[in-house]
Amino acid sequence: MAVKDYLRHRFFPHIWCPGCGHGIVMAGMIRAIEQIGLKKNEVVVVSGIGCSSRMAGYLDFHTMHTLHGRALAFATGVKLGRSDLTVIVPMGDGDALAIGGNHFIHAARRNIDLTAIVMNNRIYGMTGGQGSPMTPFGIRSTTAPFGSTDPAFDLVQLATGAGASFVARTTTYHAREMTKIIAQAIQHRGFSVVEVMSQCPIYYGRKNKLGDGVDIMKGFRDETTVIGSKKKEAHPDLIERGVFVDKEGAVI
Ligand SMILES: Cc1ncc(C[n+]2csc(CCOP(=O)(O)OP(=O)(O)O)c2C)c(N)n1
Ligand code: SF4
Repeated sequence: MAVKDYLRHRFFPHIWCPGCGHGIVMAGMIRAIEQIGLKKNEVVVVSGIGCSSRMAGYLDFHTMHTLHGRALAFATGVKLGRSDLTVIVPMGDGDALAIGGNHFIHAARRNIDLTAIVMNNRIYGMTGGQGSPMTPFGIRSTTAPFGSTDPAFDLVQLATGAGASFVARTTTYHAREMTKIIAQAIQHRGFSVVEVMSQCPIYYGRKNKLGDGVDIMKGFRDETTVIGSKKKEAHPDLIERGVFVDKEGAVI
């Protein structure tokens, strides 16, 4: 099937701004699900609230569009009730790590078989570009017009420390790598976290004068490297991509 066959056309046009990265992630998720060979009625997509969370409306699987920050709690209930279904949770970085931060670390600790795909655009997109726990030090947002005075979480380290049994990072620039990693995460039994660096050209891009969506994606190309590469040794500031943790997960 084509990507469009997995979409609910009655909800289109979508709300995403031109150049937003979230559509690239949604297409990657669809391709991963198709590659694994899951049928539509074997997948449940549970989301909170945010631009990224709108996926639960657009995707033609079983879906629940729940409360901001609470998606993992709802998803845990779904998995406990129907462990035969594959439960995927698309999240924003605010949704996952600000209001939903406690749910996130405890989902990782419990290691229930859920896949959290965190679209890290480093900002609250839907509500107007406020800073999130993923906004780096010195970066501008609506709530930090002169630059953030706080450091950001390292999502990979946070998820690993909290006990997630599959932890990976990729970007919207690396679309094929993203699809492969999402497929691995979905097939992994246990709590899987995939950080996808995604672009919000409208708020993050504009406030920090980073150009359009393509310019920000070129930044992902230039500012990242695969885990353990020679480039990383020469340029320690590069952000690593790939699978950081892949160990035995939970029974549920
Ligand atoms: C309980 C609650 N608090 C706050 C909000 C307002 N709100 C909606 S989306 C959002 C943040 C969205 O940012 P993020 O989760 O990073 O997703 P993005 O829009 O960037 O994809 C907030 C604060 C809400 N809907 N419910
Ligand atoms: S506000 Fe940002 S995150 Fe939301 S749809 Fe627009 S570009 Fe995407």
